[in-house]
Amino acid sequence: MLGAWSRWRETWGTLAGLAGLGTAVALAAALLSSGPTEPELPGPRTAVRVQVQTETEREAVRTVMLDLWSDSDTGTALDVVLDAQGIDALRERGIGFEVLVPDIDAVAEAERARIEAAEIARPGNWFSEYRDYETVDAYLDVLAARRPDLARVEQLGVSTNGRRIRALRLSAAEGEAKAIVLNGGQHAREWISVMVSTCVADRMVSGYDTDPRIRTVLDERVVWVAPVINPDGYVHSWESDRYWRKNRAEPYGVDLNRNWSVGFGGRGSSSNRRSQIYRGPHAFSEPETRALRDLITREPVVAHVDFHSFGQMILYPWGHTKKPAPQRDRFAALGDAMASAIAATHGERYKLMSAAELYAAGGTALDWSYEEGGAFGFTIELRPTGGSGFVLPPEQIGPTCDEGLAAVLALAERVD
Ligand code: 0X9
Ligand code: ZN
Repeated sequence: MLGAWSRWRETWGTLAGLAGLGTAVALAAALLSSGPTEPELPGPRTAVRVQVQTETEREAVRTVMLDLWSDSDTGTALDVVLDAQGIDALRERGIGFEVLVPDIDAVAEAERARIEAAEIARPGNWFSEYRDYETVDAYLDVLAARRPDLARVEQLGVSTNGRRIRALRLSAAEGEAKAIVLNGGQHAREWISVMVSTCVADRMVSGYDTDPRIRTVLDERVVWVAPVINPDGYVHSWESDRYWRKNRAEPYGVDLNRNWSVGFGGRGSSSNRRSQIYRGPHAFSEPETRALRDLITREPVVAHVDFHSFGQMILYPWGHTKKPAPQRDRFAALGDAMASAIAATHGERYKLMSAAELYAAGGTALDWSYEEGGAFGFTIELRPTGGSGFVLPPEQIGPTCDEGLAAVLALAERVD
């Protein structure tokens, strides 16, 4: 399941291992096996948090970065992936940085090995480890079978490569009831968003009889949970490239969270097909965004939470413009209640701000949910704040789920 980069590193890792026998031997082996044009032994890909003081410095970072993990328009911190030359370039320019992950491929490889070992051991708790697309999708049926009176599975659409996009519909309400939509996995590498969505659904199913707050929400509302909105990307992240972000549309994928119609084509999105924030040829060009859009259009949705990682933030509209949204104060009050509820579970702080305050981005889900879907649309960036980035230790799935559930309940209790 290694990506092209990892395979390349593996080959070179083997060759480098030979260096213990003498550099000359390793060099000879390299020449014999792959010819004299082989690139130099790559250093690790390192994730760093860079402190930029000026636009020129920001531009310099953009020129050398291999990937952007999280952006910021106003703040000075950028999380980027660099190789050894990139690190040197920062040092030469005197740009300050702090290492988040010294070797992101080593971390991904360790995660893969751990999951493989866990599969062999088959632990009892489903949320003790990350789960792949098929396992998550099948788990929706398990939850529905556990409480057919509360839960049923519905197909929302089919992905670019033919995988089904499904959601769990949870409710004990009789007749027409307002809906709350939760989704994870717009971005393939943000595995915790998939686990938290699934786990929130699980907690609601198992807590209906025992937790009066869950009971009230499900008695009065319909909660839709779609854990994997981007199945092809998620499978690719598991099987080939842990840090894949987009869907798998040919040739380089589309960033689903730039493919929505509100502010489509605006700042913070790209028309370059190779870009990590490529918006696609037109709004809703992708079956994955259409599937979620159609659900929100057809149901009377009052709130939508789009789970992402990482950064520990609660973001509200607008995302495409720094102008305040019409109900900005209401959003801030709802977000504040969510942040307090989160802090009450494990003491973690989630920062609250409008999405564009973080950085402007056109074509994102929360703006569409608000303007076109008529719902209070939020993006929640889950754990961690920085640290390991997208590869979050599995011991944190449970606590992060506590935070997700606390936020969702706080929101559900306050919207009508
Ligand atoms: O860039 C995104 O799509 C989201 N962040 S992530 O690191 N998970 O990719 C945040 C989108 C929030 N919207 C704006 N910042 N406008
Ligand atoms: Zn994301």
